[in-house]
Amino acid sequence: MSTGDGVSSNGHEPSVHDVVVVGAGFAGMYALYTLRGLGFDAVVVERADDVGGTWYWNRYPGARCDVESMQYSYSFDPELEQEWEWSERYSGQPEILRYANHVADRYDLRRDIHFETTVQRVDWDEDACRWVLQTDRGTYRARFVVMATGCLSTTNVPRFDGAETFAGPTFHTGNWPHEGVDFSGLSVGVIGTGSSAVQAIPVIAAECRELTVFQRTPNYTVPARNQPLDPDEQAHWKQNYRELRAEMFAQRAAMVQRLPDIEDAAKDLGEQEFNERMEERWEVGGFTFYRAFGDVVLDAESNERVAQFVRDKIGEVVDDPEMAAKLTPHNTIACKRPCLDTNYYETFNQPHVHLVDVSATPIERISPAGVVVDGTEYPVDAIVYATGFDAMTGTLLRMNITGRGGVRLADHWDAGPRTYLGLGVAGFPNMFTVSGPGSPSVLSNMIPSIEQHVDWIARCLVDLRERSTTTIEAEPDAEAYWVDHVNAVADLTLYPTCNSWYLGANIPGKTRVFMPLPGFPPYVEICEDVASDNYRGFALA
Ligand code: FAD
Ligand code: N01
Repeated sequence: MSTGDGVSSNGHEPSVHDVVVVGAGFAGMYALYTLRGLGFDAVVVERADDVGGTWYWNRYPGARCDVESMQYSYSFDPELEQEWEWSERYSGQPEILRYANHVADRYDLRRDIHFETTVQRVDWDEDACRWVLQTDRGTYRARFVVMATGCLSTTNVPRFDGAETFAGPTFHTGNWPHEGVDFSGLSVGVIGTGSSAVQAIPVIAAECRELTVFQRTPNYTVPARNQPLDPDEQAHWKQNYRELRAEMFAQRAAMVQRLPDIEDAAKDLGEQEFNERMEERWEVGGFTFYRAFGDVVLDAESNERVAQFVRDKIGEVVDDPEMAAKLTPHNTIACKRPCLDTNYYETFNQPHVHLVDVSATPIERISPAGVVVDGTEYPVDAIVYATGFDAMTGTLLRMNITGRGGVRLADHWDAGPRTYLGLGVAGFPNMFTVSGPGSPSVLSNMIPSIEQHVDWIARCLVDLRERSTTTIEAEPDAEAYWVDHVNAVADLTLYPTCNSWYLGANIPGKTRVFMPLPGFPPYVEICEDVASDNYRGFALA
């Protein structure tokens, strides 16, 4: 009998299950709900002390989603859709975490989630055809593992000389104290200007005495135009959820926009028409801005035109031309994950907000009193690392996974992640990755992507059970084909042209390979087709 802490009631025997799911974010919770409903003995192990994943860890000031609330939510249960009320166009982190908790309560998920349990090692036991998971709370054995460990769940804290000598507190946006942080009266340094920083900087600036932002690469951001959610709009979604969900899933990023997607080329439009279209979308806010044309991430000339529109906006919003110049990016727009903001550029008009450009002269070291750049010490009382994540592979590789023949996942992925459909890995039978590298994942609204993966995995496990099949494993040829396919699709776009975490470029020494796959609907079709064709590309035994 399992005691719920990874060991059996005698204290030594492993906890044995059909499926162990790692992670209790939206992916792990939905996996548990689905697999339990299908009669599998499934448990979740989670290192945190509660559910929510991303929304449990990222509690920094200003944290919120940038996919609109009515769409950044589960679709699997119409009753859940109807009963939950969202309060803003884009929900804040506390509200999303409340939603995750509501889901856990509503479906009584916690009874099968083992919290404060970190998976440290995962080995395939060839003779028994079982996975063995070593955790800090005991051992688990299972026929199948589902890695619901998230794409953005391992923080990246750059190594700065002297960081440990800093006299004040330091925080990472992705591991924020639950009790919150009071910055009032303090001089705060924020390192980084990615999505997390873009959200946090205006809120921290409103609270602290002085704010110094250390910027390595200026970022494009578009107004979110967050606001209380119009009750009529919420009612409209609830009345038409089935049709609207279907519409979402037919879009390449699995979300619908407030204005129609237009497929013509930005470079072909006359000046006036171009500006009118962009202005309208700038005012509406959100990702609809990038869907004004079909070729923003496909054609360099069109991309440059859209980028210049945002650069001009920065010049209009920011009063001091020198500050505006420092904030103005010159790289490809939307090549890194696009940001949405509330008063980001405006924040730099405030006299107590300073910007230090660390592109040419990197942060030299951290001193006890502050951050040193090019021989100048910038005194701060607290440092916020908004320096992102070892994305997509970092969490999986830290679990020390070994597959068939003792091959380490780290070695198999030495030249970048290799998967078939982002769901399976050759040599790692019965291991599924939810929103793994090679799937649309972070290029899409992630909750639909998560649901699609979990549904596929669940269907697969039922099929295997019905056929008394013990193992399923990606075939090396299918995996090689899929890696080439992902690269070929990415190469049709401008995504690989800048130093983004999509490519692993943010982590020193990480192999540069474009990891997610653009395009949700064609991907879903391929997954369906593979399953219907007796799991083509997977070896069943
Ligand atoms: P996670 O939520 O990351 O959950 C993974 C879980 O696995 C975590 O709880 C972690 O503790 C656990 N875990 C990891 N390793 C281990 C281990 N070794 N042992 C035990 N447990 C482990 N996506 C969107 O589509 N729209 C958005 O607007 C959006 N906003 C975001 C905002 C922020 C600040 C961030 C960081 C990400 C955002 N994302 C957004 C992406 C977001 O990660 C996904 O939408 C989604 O929440 C991922 O859910 P998940 O369950 O796959 O992974
Ligand atoms: O991380 P990032 P993030 N010295 O990697 C800088 C999701 N998300 O946490 O650009 C100085 O984007 C780095 O500089 P550079 C979303 O998918 C969504 O902000 O590498 N600076 C960069 O400016 C997002 O993409 C929301 O030159 C250093 C920053 O740190 C993903 O999470 C909100 C440095 C890191 O930016 C990650 O976002 C938040 C160094 N040594 C997050 N190392 C939504 O709004 C790194 N940097 C939905």
